Amino acid sequence: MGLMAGKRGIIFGVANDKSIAWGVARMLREQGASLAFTYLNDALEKRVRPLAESLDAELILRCDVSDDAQIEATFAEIEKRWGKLDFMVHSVAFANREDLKNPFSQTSRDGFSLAMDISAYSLVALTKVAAPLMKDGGSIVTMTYLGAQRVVHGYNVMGVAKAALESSMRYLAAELGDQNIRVNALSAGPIRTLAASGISNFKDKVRLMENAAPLHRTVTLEEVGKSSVYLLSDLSSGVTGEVHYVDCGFSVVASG
Ligand code: 0WD
Repeated sequence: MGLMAGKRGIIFGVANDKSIAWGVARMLREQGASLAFTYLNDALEKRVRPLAESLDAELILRCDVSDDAQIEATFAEIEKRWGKLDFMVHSVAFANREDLKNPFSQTSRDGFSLAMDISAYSLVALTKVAAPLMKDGGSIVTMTYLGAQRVVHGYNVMGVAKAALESSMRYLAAELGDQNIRVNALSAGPIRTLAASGISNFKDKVRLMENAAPLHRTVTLEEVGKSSVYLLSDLSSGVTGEVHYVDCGFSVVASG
């Protein structure tokens, strides 16, 4: 019997086997959770489906989080299959490449809206439909980064979107607490993923971690997964509205 035995949850944001959401999914399954996965589009389905099947996924659904109709359809399927939901993992973000390369002041109106919509508003849009299914309470975790709190060179519009995401997380936590639904954010240190390939000087960020972080290394997918299990399981039953750093301690050091 694992920590997640008997719990059913949905995971947004697996793109491949390097994705943070994949690390989270593996640890959740190891602890006995039943899982539903979503993928963004046909191209990603080819990669996500075999991964999801290897963890005995009960549902594998297409969902672009910028489309309300797809969100509705996704949770309608969850309701049909399970009748309820215990947890949700939101591990989705997107910004135009040029908005991560150009100086921040050059961010376009459309680029700003796009990053905010997919990386921040989507947590609200998903929670709106997921919460009514969390009939026995629940736990929601979203993925954030230090660039929400401090200026990280090259993170630009994504830092602003992550600040909005963290704030949205707190407002959702405050609203949903009386239904025993907890909402937290996990702030991961830099990990080499598809999304990270859009961030300039990513190599420098990893080197900085190795020099300055108290543990002198970067975090692994497994470590982010294990901490997510804590936030999604009853181990953290008294924790909500929190940004939990899983970054080898980097955020407490003043070396920038
Ligand atoms: O260093 C890192 N990799 C960190 C990532 C440090 C701290 C936080 N994070 C965050 C990211 O900002 C994101 O919120 O973790 C989350 C997951 O990111 P990831 O695992 O680093 O990246 P990736 O494997 O690319 O997964 C993100 C996925 C997308 O991948 P692509 O590369 O295809 O854009 O988010 C999904 C998509 O699968 N995604 C969407 N899903 C549904 N609807 C959408 C969308 N509109 N857009 C992107």
